[in-house]
Amino acid sequence: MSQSQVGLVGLAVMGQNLALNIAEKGFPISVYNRTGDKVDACVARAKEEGNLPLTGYKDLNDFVQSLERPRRVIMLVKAGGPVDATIESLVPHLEVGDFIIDGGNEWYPNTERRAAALASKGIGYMGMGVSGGEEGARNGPSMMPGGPRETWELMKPILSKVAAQVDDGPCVTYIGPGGSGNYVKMVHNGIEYGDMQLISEAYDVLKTVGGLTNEELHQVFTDWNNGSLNSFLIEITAKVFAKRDDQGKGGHLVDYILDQTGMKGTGRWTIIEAAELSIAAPTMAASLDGRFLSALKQERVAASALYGDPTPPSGVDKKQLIDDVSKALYASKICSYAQGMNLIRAASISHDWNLNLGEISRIWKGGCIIRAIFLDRIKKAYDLDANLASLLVNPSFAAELNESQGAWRRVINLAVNTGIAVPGFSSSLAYFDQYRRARLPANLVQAQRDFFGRHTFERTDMAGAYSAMWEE
Ligand code: NBP
Repeated sequence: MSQSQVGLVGLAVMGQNLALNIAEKGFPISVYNRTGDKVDACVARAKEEGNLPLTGYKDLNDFVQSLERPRRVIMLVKAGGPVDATIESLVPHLEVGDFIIDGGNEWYPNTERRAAALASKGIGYMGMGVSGGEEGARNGPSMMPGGPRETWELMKPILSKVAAQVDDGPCVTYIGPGGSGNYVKMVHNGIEYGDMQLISEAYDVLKTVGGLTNEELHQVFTDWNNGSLNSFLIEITAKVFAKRDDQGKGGHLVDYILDQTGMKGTGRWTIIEAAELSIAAPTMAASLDGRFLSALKQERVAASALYGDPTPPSGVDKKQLIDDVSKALYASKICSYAQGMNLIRAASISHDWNLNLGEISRIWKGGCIIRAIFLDRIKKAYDLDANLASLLVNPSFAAELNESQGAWRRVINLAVNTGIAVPGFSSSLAYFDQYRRARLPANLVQAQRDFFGRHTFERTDMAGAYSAMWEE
């Protein structure tokens, strides 16, 4: 019996669709899942979707024996304990030289721990971020593999064909050693949180201050998607506003959806990491806080009875508001991506990963949830200067931020005066204002620190560390 070129374990949303994608690209694949019904479902889909070269197994040893050597096993199971359990069950069937690629959203130290344990058995291990959800996995995701370069070389022919394709190549590249693939995916998700928060704030301002209807919002987002804001998230948002209720109640579905956001953890990890590495990430942090506060639905309903809304500003020019909000959104987005890229760079330095920020931006141009026309500009900014201190000092982004400043401030003023929280917009503006000012009030903080704790301070006019007798 001819053997499969690759195997995949874990046939939920991501695994099943990625397996079908791999098979469709001409790589015979064996699949396995802990519970057999998903194996049957995947095999049935492979048949329906064009008799794809996919074979299902319900016995793990049969699955492993069906693979050509060195065996390449992709895992797409729930991160954490299930990954450890899957490795434990797989390893007795594997041999020296075989390798495992975990495609899940794993906490990167877990990947490094597993890679070290498996290396001692002669088994290779990679952590590979996969983005694009169900549709991306099936038709072309963006993939971020990290680990031993030899493992990447063995996977490259398959991954390059399976990934989304953009004008400058497949949306996959060797990210770097260790857990860097998981790390870059984690930051991707942090940026995704930021984008979604910023879009939701744009919606709130346009709806609450501007009084736009869902039909008008659909049109605005459709128009934005034809310009510099063009992106997957803007595109799907336009479609959300057009969706009528599907339970026969009339109106639009978006108005019936409970205002409580779920999450699975990658955004939280991003903020923990940013704090660990002393990287300011206020836009992403605001999006995480926004999710925490959204979860307090009952408390918010009770609090709303205690406080009235401020009198909304009158005579808002809708056309001007739409234009201003698009600029506020774009400027905030530049700040959010600057934070994410700076976090990746700090991790690269800290772990000695030698990550290429331009190449990472390139593989996010297609397939993933944050794909956007804007990423091509980020790639070009790092191509121009690989050591760029921040996207905020790239000449082309700086020109846009200068041009957008007025609109950005107007939107935040309007929102504040209407009593609408825009933490993504306003924390991004505060980030920008702190970064662009040559002198901050940190001198006073230093004085206070020295006053109560003799922490010393430096002076602007003389070298050295000083401490003062603050009180006679
Ligand atoms: P889930 O994260 O929902 O995991 C379900 C899979 O894990 C099933 O195959 C299940 O087997 C298996 N599993 C569990 Br749960 N416990 C197990 C155990 N103890 N031993 C062995 N297998 C176990 O699937 P998913 O949504 O497809 O995501 C897979 C990975 O990809 C996750 O890390 C996720 O964070 C990541 N990811 C997901 C998306 C997305 O849009 N869903 C996007 C990007 C990345 P069973 O069928 O026998 O219960």
